[in-house]
Amino acid sequence: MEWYETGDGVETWQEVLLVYNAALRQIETKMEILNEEFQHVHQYNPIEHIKSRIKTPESIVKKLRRNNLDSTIENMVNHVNDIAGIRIICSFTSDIYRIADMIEKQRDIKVMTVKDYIMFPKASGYKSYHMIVTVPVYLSDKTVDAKVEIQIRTVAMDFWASLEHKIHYKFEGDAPEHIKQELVDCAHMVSDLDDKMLQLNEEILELSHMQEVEREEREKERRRQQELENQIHQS
Ligand code: 0O2
Repeated sequence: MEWYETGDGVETWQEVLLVYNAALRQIETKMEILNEEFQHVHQYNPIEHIKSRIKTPESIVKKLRRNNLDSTIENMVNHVNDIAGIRIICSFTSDIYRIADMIEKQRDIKVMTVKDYIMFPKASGYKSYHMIVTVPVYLSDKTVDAKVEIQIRTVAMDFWASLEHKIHYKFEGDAPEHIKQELVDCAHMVSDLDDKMLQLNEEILELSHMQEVEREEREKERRRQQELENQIHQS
């Protein structure tokens, strides 16, 4: 049951905040567990770090106004999908899809929408993988499905998006053309950097795998020699 769609009236803003904070904590914990388990199985952490936030009331009201909707709690909960937002930052583009896949496989998380701005970047140059999901929050007298926006991106994409966001706000969305163009150029550089880093990482993994195989072969050979020497001594 989605409490924001029931007819029993939307609760106070305090309760809404409580639910969204609980939903964020749940997703964060799930991500930490996946990261630890991944480290245990593959000796590698796909997640660099996680940031979460509750959208400010001013920002929520602005979004509602943009969509010609009144600033009621009901409209906020029903029409603003990113009141609770979590950003997962990873090293490589391949990690993004790995994490998205792990999220989709969690039985209590329902994926409502996916926007892949990595395959299809925005005109601004923005790249990121967005998911709107719901997660159940168990309250004393009911269970509610709370919406959370998950943004997954690399460290490099995050660096670009943070700077672009600041510039966007500074010029109130109307930055000079040459700055917009420079940002698009930087976004291409960020993509090239991500591709290069991924390629380099794969080469390093391949090399260390080959070194491991060679080390095992040398060890086997050393044992064979040792056995041979022992047999010669005994005869
Ligand atoms: P803030 O301040 O970061 O919260 P929807 O949310 O699905 O109803 P929308 O807004 O089109 O519709 O969703 P979309 O495109 O998935 O974008 C949501 C969020 O992605 C934005 O939230 C930004 O955080 C980020 N984003 C999208 N496009 C850009 C971009 O061009 N540059 C940067 N830096 N970030 C972007 P808010 O609410 O706009 O802002």
